[in-house]
This record gives sequence, structure tokens and C-alpha cells, in this order.
Amino acid sequence: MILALAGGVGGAKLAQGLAMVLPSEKLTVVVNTGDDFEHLGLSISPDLDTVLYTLAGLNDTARGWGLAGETWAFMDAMERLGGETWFRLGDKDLATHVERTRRLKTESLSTVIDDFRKRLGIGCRIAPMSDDPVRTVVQTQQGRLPFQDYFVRLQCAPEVRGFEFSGIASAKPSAGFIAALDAPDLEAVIICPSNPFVSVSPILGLPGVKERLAKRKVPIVAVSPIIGGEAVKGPAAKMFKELGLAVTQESVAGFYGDLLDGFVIDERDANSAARITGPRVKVAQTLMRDTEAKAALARQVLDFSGTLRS
Ligand code: FO1
Repeated sequence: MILALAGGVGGAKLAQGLAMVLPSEKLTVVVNTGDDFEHLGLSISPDLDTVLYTLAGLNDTARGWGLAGETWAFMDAMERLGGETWFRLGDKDLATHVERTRRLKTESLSTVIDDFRKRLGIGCRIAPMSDDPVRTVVQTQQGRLPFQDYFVRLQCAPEVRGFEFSGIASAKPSAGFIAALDAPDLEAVIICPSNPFVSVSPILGLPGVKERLAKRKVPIVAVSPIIGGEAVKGPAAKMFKELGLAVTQESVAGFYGDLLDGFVIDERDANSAARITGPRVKVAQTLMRDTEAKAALARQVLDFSGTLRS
């Protein structure tokens, strides 16, 4: 069994690759919920929805979030009424949020997501990292900002000083996450190319997760979200700079520290391999432009993790 840890777009792409090359019962994808928030009275889980829509083949690849073929009548009507429109909820996407919000009154997020993924025809397991609320807060030079305010409303403009994950100390990993961490047939943990600060950190920071990982003698392999000094998508590179770190593969590997057995970097950064101490390094084509590239990277990551197994 392979456990993949994922945030938004980059994480969803590799998760899709893994889902293409593994039998569905051999894959569990655990997803960050630190980006979740309540908006217009609805429970929004952006990373879970990105993973669901991508694995179902329903995602909008150009925009990077939401559903393909989306329409915006709800947002237009909201604008006419002077309502909040900075966070755009498409008409089709709205159904996900309305139905999730209704069901969360009596069910856990895990149960709702498991049902959604079955209804969307997804074979592998998808679990939120936790059923308890964890909310990422970005510490910036403009003060502390809830994640979506920083990310969408302010377009990641404020300079970052650090991060908090409100609620994490009392949050428990979800049952699906614990089951994967403790699975007797666990073969490897793959950290997808998601933002280390805001997508992967909350998952690894849940109480007991690092301890459970340390007990398992399975390879932990991260795929870097940085290529040639830039993030493929999102503010990861900007965050590294603002936190006083070089935007390099060494910085990404350094962020994960002792946790990693393997680290996958892009061909463009091949010359940094020699400077990475600690994990074994694999150089691969990590830019996932199409489904073939996602499957090819997934295969290489799995083969690499196989060579790390003692
Ligand atoms: N990202 C944006 O940049 N602008 C939006 O208006 C926006 C709306 C949105 C609605 C539903 C959803 O599931 C995601 C949405 N996202 C939007 C993406 C999302 O907020 C971020 O990409 C993630 O939180 C970062 O991983």
C-alpha cells in the first residue's frame, strides 16, 4: 500500500499519476485541510476538492481549481446583490459545498469525502488529514491572515513571516490517515510536490504523525515542488525568499530534514543533487504537463522508493 500526502494542484497531479499506475486498493491519498474555511455559510475544502475533481478527471486544468466547463451565474447574481465575490464559487462547484455543508451537520468530513469519491467514480481511498478543524494562518508584515484571505483575496502579496496551524494541537489524524500509517502492507510514503510550508506541514504536524512515521521502516520520498528556482504553481518560491531561504532543492530537502529517505528533483536541477546531504536523490522530469507525464513520474517515484526499501 502506498500513502500519498497531498495539498492542492501539484499534489493532485501526482496523486492522479499514482492512481493511474497502482491498483486502486493499493493507494490512499491523505489531503491537507489547513486551507479549509467557512465562506458564505458553506464549508469549503479546496485541496480535497482539487484532489477529488482531478482524480475524477473533472478539474479545470487551465484555472487549476474548480470544475471544467464551469458557469458563474451564482457569482454574477451575488455581485448584483453586493455580496462577497472575491472567492469565486462556480455554479457546479457550488453543489459540492452545499451538499458537504448539509452532510457535515451529522457526518464527519471523512465519511462525506469517501462517499463523494465513490460517486465520482474514484477507486482509491481519499481521506482528509483530520476531521477536526485545523486552520492555516499566515503571519505577514500586514499581520496574521486566514489562509484564503492571504492566498485569494490578497493574491499572496503580503510578505510572509511564518505560519500557524490553528487547532492542530488538539486535532487528531483522521481514521483513514491512521489506518494508512499503521497498515501492515504499507510500502512507502510519497510526499507529493505540494507547498511544503502550507500544504505538507499541517499534515506532518498533526499530533502523532511524525512518531508513527518514524516507527514504520518504510521509505519516505518527497517530490520537490520547485523547478529551476521557481514554484510550478503558487507562492512556494515567494515564501522561501521571504523567509530568508534560497529557492533551491537544498532548501526544500533541508525543510524536510531527517524525515526523508528519498528526494526527487527535476532534471533542470540535476547539478544540485551532489549538494543534497541526507536523502538519496533521484533526478526525473517532474513537470507534469499531461496525464502521460503524471503516470511516468508516478512510476519513477514508485521504482525509486522500491530501491530504498531495506
Ligand atoms: N483560488 C483562487 O485563486 N481564486 C478563487 O476564487 C478560488 C476559488 C475556489 C473555490 C473553490 C475551491 O475549491 C478552490 C478555489 N480556489 C480559488 C483555489 C484554492 O483556494 C487554492 O488554490 C488552494 O487553497 C491552495 O491550494
